[in-house]
Order: sequence, then C-alpha cells, then structure tokens
Amino acid sequence: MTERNNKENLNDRFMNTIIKSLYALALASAFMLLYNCKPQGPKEALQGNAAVKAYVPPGQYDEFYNFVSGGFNGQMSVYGIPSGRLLKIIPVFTMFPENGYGYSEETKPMLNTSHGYVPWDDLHHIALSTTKGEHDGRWAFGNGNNTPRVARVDLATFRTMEILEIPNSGGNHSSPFITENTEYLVAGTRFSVPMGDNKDVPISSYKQNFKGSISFVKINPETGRMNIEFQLRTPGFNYDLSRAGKGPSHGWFFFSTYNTEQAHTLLEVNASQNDKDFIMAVNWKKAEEYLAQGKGKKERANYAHNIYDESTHSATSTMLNEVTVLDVTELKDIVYFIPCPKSPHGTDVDPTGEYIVGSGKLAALMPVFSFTKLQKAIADKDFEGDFEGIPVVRYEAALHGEVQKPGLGPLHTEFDNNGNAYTSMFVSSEIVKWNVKTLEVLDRVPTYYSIGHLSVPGGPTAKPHGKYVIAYNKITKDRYLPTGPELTQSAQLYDISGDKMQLLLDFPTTGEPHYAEALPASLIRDKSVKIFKIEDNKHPYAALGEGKAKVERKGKEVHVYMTSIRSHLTPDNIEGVRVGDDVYFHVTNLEQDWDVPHGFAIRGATNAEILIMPGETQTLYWKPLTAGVVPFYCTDFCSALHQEMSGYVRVSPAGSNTPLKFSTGEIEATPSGE
Ligand code: K7E
Ligand code: CUA
Repeated sequence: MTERNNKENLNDRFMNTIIKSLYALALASAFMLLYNCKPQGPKEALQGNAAVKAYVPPGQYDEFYNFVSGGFNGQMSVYGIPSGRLLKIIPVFTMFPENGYGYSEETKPMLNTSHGYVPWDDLHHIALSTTKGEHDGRWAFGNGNNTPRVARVDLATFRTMEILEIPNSGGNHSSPFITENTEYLVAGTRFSVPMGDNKDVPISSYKQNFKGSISFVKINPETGRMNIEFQLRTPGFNYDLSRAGKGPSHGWFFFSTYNTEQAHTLLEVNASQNDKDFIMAVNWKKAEEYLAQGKGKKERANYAHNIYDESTHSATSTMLNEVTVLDVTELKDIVYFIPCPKSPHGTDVDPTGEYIVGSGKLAALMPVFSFTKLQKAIADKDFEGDFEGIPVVRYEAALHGEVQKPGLGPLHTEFDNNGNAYTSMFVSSEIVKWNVKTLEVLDRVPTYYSIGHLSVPGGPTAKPHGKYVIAYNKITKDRYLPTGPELTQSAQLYDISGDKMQLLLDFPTTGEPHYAEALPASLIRDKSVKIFKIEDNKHPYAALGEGKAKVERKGKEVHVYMTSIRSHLTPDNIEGVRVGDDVYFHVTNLEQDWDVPHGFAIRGATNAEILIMPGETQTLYWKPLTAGVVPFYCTDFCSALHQEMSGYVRVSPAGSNTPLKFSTGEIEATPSGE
C-alpha cells in the first residue's frame, strides 16, 4: 500500500512539474502572440493551455479510441485521442506485407471477389456498432468504394473478420451506415449503372437504362455476420451519403443524391444545373413489409462472401448468386424525395432523431428538415410533383429552417451532447458550430487546410460523448516538415467543451482519411484479446507442440508443420525439397504470452512475411527456383536470442533423390508421405 502511495506521489510530483513547465511554455507563447500584432498565420490559432489539454503523459492512456478510414490505402487506422498517437493499422481491403494480410494462405480468401482477387480498395467510411443508438463496442464496419464491398472488424481482436461484396453497384460510397440497433447496414451505389440482363447499352441511354441500387445488409445480432436481405432498385442518379433515423425516426434512412439531372458526361457542369437535388427518405420498415409479402423479385447476381474463422485461423470465400430486389418506382410508400439545395454531400441526423441536415456543396445555406414535418407532409400528400412516379415532398413542408451564411462548401455535420452541430466547410476551410434548434451560428474556427470529414466522439449516435472535434483535412501543405511532393495527411484536434472551439493539436494520419468515429476507451479496452488459446487452435496444419512438428510431401507439394517459440523454429534444418516444389510453411506460434508474435520469412519468397500471433497458425507459400541452401528466420525481435531464431532449407535439383529429412537439435522425426 505505502509503496504504491509513494509511487503515486512521485508520479504526481513528476506530473505537476511537467504540467507547470507546459503551462509556462503555453503562457510564454500566448504572451508573445499578444504583443505581436502582425497575424502569424496558422500559429495564431493556438492559444493558452492547448498543450496541456492534448498531453497524455508517458505510460498513461488516451480517453478515446479513434477509428479512422484510410481512404486510398484501403485500411483502417486507430489513434488515441487526445494524444493523436497511432495505435494500430488494421488492414481491411488492402494487402499488408507488414503482417502478411492478403499474402498468407489463410487471409487470401478475404480479398476474393466476383472479379477474382482484388488486393486494394478505397475505404471512406467507418460505422461503429450501436445498441439503442449508443456505441456498444462490438464492431467497426467499413466500405470498399471502388469494387463494392463492406467489411466488419472485430473490436476485441482489431482484425477484419468478414468482407461481403455488393452486387448491382457502381461504386459503394453511401456506405456503411447503420441503424440504431445495428439491424442493418446500408450500401448505396455512388454511380448508377445499367442493371439486369442486358448491361451492354449506349452510355447516352443513361436516362432509360441506368439505375440506382441500395443494399440492405442484415447484421446477425450475435455473430455480426452480414447478408444482403434485400436491394432497393432506385432512379438513376448518384447516391452520395446516408444516415439512419433514430428515436422517433428509427425505421427510416436518408440518402443524399446528386446528378438528378441524370448527366453522363462533364458532370462538373451538367450535374450542377438543378437548383435542388434530393434527399431520399427511405421507409425501410415498409420495405420489410413488402419483402414479407413476397413482393421482392429474385435476381441473379454474382458476389463473394468472405469469412475469417477464429478457430481455424483461416478465411473461406463463398460465391453467392442471388439477391431479392424491391423496385421503389413500383412499390409505393417506400421512398420519398425531399428537395435539397444544391448537390448535397452529407446528410446527417441529430442525436434526437428529429432533425435531418442537408449539406449542399454548392449551396449558400444549409437546410435542416424536421422528421415530424416530413411525416405530416407525407400524410397530407403535400407534394410538389414526382420523379419517376416517386412523390417529391414540398421543400417548405418538410423544412425546419435554414442555417444562413454558414460558410462555403458544407460537407459533413456531427453533433455534441448539448444540442449543437459542427459542420465542415471545405471551401472556406473551417468548422462552423451552430445550434440545431435555433439554427444560429455560434462559433467558427479555421482548419488547415480544406477540411473534409469531421468527427466528434459519439457524434453520429443518440448520446454523443462530446469533448472534442477532429478535423480531417484534404490539404496539408506547410503543416509539417516537407517530405517531397507527397505529404502525410493532416488531422486537427479541437476542444469543444467550452463556448468557443479551441485548436489543441495537429497530428499526421496515413492514407487519406475520410470519415472517422471515436468511442470511449473504456468500452473496449478491457475486452481486448491478448492471445489465442493454443488448445482452441483447429487449423488443419497446426503443430500443437514441438513434438508435432513435421514435413510431409504430397507429390510436388511440401507441407512444413513448423512451430515457433523463444528462441527457435522447429524444424530448423530441412532437406529433400526440390526445385519447382510448392512449399507451404505452416507456422504455429506456441507462445501463450501477450505481445509475443513471431514472424517468418524465407529468402526469395515472392510474397511477404507472415506475423503469427500467440496460439495462431499462418501459412507462407514459397516456390524454390534454384538449387542450394536457403535461410529463413523470425522477423519480429522477440527475445535476446531472436537473431538465432533461424534455419535452413536445402533445395536439390528437380528429380533428385535427396531424402526428405528435418530436425531441430535433438528432435528428429521420421518423414512421412515420401
Ligand atoms: Cu470524403 Cu465521406 Cu467519401 Cu466527404 S467523402 S470528405
Ligand atoms: Cu521469434 Cu524473433
């Protein structure tokens, strides 16, 4: 007890000293700013106690996990907030040589699609699972924007567990957005494309032949497994972003659309003609009713469903061939359009579920719609016309009000726990804070530069955690030391606990972040998996003990059942492999300690290394092309004798009769299969 107290006292004193020095520094800079009348550019924005607020002392933890999309790197990265520390990169749609994702035999099936193996994608949006509209810390979902796919990451292992391809989609941008109990995740097509049996049509026949498609992916509440429950066939234009209703608006989804002009060329001009595009309101409970009545049409579709199994430590890919389609121009009451100025990007629903914010990229104001008014307008048939038979609700009838002169180029809106909204302004490079009810602009701060998405912890949920807003900027320019033509991406952290927003910190991010979501660390910290239990390992090629290590030949295939434990690989001498063989190193990590992975790499392998977690088995494929002796080694510095953790394979010419032999020290077993 006393020892602990002493320690804590010491820690406290240490902390006090640090905080005091930081305050001194901050005060000094504030003083310098005060007495320097010339604007100093970006530096000006930093004031007072910023350093203290973003400071997480060594050995202490961040308050929030921040899950950040990687954009064109196809990954999801995890940062601590407020420190901005990079905690993890989780490969999702893109191969990751650092740990063998997409290279190991076990993970290759994760990237299978109807187009074959697709090792890259563009991940824009994160959705953290919710129950009753609040973060529950189970899963993080992400979208593949290019080759339409959605992925599920488990927040206990921080690993991609499932990838589902989305058929009938021209690019999966309005995705993944989830309902308040994670019943569904939606995947809406960005581009409309020809659908059905004849897809070979002139591009100029856009208006007749191109269609939109919104997939409703059902999430199994126990396992998180995804399946396409139904697809909505919608009019042909672009579907950009989406949010589910919550509370009173639970049962509805809202999608922003653009190019309601239905242009197919020079969209930057031709898709900006209309004064207003639409927010598409979808009554998905109604769609479920039609589905139950058998009103859906089965259509052929070809798409992959990939699942990673934790007990076999292996993924399987299954090709599926059918979807059920509900046509919203035939089945009434599923869809209504709300006019929204002008080329809206984000459409966001406030924590109460009553207000729906439209962000017209080219509009001088931001409309806020009321769910209650929308329902009344629908009941009263207060429509201003129709589009392909779908009612267009009168703008004023659904409108709560407009935020006047909010800034230029509104993109996305997040919310705090006090009834305020925060909107990113791409063109005027700022975050604008406004009150959802009064629509009054309360504050604005510059961002450096050209903000895209922004994120308040819990911002899209029914109970925002508030405290901070994080800006994800599209242009970095002079924020960091120059690194050639390409700069890292720039995120910025602001304190929103007071009336005025305060810039605290710049931190670089990898890839090109679009959306991000943060949740309190306490929701997931204690359930983080530390090891995989070796007795639960059901991998067909696992060696569950050094005595089980062996080498088998099956024709031209050689299977090495290898084990790794500090500080040797078993077997470490292998002979009898021949030029042109297909060699599989199935490496089982026998460790049962947290944070002791072993790696495996062999000279000349044309793929990558594999990094094997405690209790896990992973497989690296290797094809020797010349005779000789080839070294292999552990790639992760695991112990004082890590450099000794290595071995040799002797490769003999094709057709030679060098006997198959393997050993580590005294352990030698009889080869089988020869
Ligand atoms: Cu970058 Cu969400 Cu794809 Cu806006 S989108 S910025
Ligand atoms: Cu095992 Cu280094």
